[in-house]
Amino acid sequence: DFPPADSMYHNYAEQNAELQKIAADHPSIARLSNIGTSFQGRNLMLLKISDNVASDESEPEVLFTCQQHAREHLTPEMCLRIANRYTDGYGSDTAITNMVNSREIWIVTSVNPDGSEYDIATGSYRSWRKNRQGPGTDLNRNFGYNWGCCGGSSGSTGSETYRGPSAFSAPETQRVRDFVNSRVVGGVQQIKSHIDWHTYSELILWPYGYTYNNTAPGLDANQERAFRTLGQQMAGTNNYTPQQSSDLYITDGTINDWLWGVHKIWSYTFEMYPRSGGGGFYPPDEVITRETSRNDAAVALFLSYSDCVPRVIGGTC
Ligand code: 0X9
Ligand code: CA
Ligand code: CA
Ligand code: CA
Ligand code: ZN
Repeated sequence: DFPPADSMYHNYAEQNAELQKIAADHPSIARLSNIGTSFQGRNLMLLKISDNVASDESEPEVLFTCQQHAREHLTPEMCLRIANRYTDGYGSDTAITNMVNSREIWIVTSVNPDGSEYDIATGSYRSWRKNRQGPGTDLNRNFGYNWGCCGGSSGSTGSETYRGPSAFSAPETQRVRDFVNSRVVGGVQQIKSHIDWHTYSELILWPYGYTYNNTAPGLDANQERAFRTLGQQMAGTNNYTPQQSSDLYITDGTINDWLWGVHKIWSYTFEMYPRSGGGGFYPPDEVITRETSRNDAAVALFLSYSDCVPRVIGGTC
């Protein structure tokens, strides 16, 4: 488990208990299921939040994914905070109520439960990043859009950015792919926007990761301007640094590039606290509330534009 000094972090069982409590306490707006299982057979839990939650309504759908990387333990706390806020605040907070009534919010609190449980299994952190399939695959290099194209991942099994033997070789990325593909209804992708939560560096990143070019096939100048403008506006609320993903370093096979390149889902990565120092991947549990609440306004802004991100630059959908 987590070291006693970090006991406020939720391990996998505690995440599930919290999700079950949220669904049980708010049955009309929260429903818990899963998108299938990890390599070791753990359920990848999926919480849906919306009014008339049992119905698939014609409302913009939004996806939040957390903990693709095992050691980034602040990220499931972020997904749990969103889940708690958008259920507990329903009926009392006007902005929250409006979003729950007009969106369908999907939350996957841990894409990599095998890796995260392995990271804490001995009671001292192992700095584990990948999944637990063989030598471990970096899930955020295993998605099938320009997979392995551009030097932004490794073909060496021992590397921290091992891309796997083929695109979607990891059960966990297959589960995300199949869920996202399942949200194409009548030929239209229902999920309009997405945030993938990571740590650390305090950044807001947008596609593409595989090229330094601001625009590329499937990403034109207006789309880049919409990504950048909303990214900058969100950064104005949390003091993160907004930039194109490749301004950090080249990555290929990421979830963002696949969601945008294949599905045209407005997909961001948030790299949470710390900017540097601050415990790196292992900030003390005393910062959880401060550093997750820091993103409340960005999440609210993101949800408010999720019906039509180009609206942020005066565009239409
Ligand atoms: O390298 C990564 O996967 C992410 N950084 S981390 O330190 N959390 O590992 C950044 C991914 C950003 N890439 C794209 N959005 N394309
Ligand atoms: Ca502590
Ligand atoms: Ca609804
Ligand atoms: Ca729907
Ligand atoms: Zn990460």
